[in-house]
Amino acid sequence: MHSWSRPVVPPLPGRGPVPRVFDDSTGALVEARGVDGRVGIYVCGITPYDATHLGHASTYLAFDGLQRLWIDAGLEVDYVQNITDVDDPLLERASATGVDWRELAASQVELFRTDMAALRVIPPRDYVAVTEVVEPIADAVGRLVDDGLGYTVDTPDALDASGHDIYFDIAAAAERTDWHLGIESRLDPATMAEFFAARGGDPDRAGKRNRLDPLLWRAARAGEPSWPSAIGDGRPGWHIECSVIALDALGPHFCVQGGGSDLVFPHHEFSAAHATALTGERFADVHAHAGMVAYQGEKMSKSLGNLVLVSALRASGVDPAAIRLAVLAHHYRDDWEWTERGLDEAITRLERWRSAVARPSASGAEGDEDALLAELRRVLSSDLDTPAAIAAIDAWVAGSHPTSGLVARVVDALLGVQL
Ligand code: 5CA
Ligand code: ZN
Repeated sequence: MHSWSRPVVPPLPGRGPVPRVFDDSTGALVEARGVDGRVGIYVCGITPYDATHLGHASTYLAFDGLQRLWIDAGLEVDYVQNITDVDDPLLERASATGVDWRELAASQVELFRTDMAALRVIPPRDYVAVTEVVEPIADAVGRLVDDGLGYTVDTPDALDASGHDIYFDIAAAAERTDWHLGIESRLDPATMAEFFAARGGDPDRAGKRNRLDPLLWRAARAGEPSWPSAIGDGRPGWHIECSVIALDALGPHFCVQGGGSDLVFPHHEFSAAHATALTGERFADVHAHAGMVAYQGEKMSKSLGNLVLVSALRASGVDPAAIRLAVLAHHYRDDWEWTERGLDEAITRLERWRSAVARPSASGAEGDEDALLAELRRVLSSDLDTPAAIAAIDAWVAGSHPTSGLVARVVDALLGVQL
């Protein structure tokens, strides 16, 4: 699947440090350095309906910031993102609105691309829709079944009498692989049970060996899309799509698995479980998660409908650079609330910064500018502290220092904000 246009990232003098990022699987800051000058990152992409709201934007801006730090540190980045373009919520929305699910997905992915390009988000190297990789996913599920880690469950409403849903056996995986429940999420059983039920799981499905066993393959049903395969007609479960797309694009082991914190459990726990079951290796070094953006007191979500869309803000004339700055005013790991006031502050800040860099002066600028660059590299490389970076730039702007033009390049390269 094509992604979107790549923004120019201005080169900066010298090199930044390798960033350290908070890893949810250990609860510690970890140096995200990759191997041999390359870092691999997989960030879970959208389920294409009601995109792109500010919560999505905030998550992708967080990982864009990480990518910019890697580039500044002289590393090559292999960035992969999926599109969940066939899944229950998308199909439900399509049928509720009378739109073909493929058309709904295609139009929303196109809107997402336009929003990402406007926000100057560096595109993934591989942008992969689930519908493009159903066959390798079915092959992977077949291997898990052959290895005794996947099992069929009676499926009376399957279209074909021989059709069966297939589930992952978490107890068998914990016994026979290096994965065990909680290895990535570190959550207690009660929280896992709550999140599993609330986030697409089916604890009460009859015939499952464990209430938390996740779906690997859904047999074809009347009125639902399905694909022929060696394991029967059907479509992929949610977690296995990300395991297979990441493994295909990045190999068995890579640096960062990313997404919003609503994916810590069950999604990233089970994506890692499936991958380890397939390869025998640990999935990612670092499990990094962005906090949740709320609006009107609750998590911004498609199911609640309390959405602020990037496209709507842009259509009302808001500069995408101001949207970006409004998001970056919050630490990526914090949960925070989108407000008009926050956006107004960002608009005012952007104007201040722009007028400060609009008075270039060749003499006496370098010392201050170099110090600012060093400070930004320092705070950003310590778990992407964008509020501290913004405060440092605010202080520099308030001092009305002369600039050779370097500050504008720094703000563009490291924060993605074009002045
Ligand atoms: N397609 C799956 C991942 S494989 C999915 O979660 N899609 S999504 O459209 O619901 O979300 C896309 C990304 O935005 C995910 O990384 C998710 O964690 C993140 N996200 C969703 N809502 C919010 C929110 N309110 N605040 C911050 N991030 C969010
Ligand atoms: Zn995912």
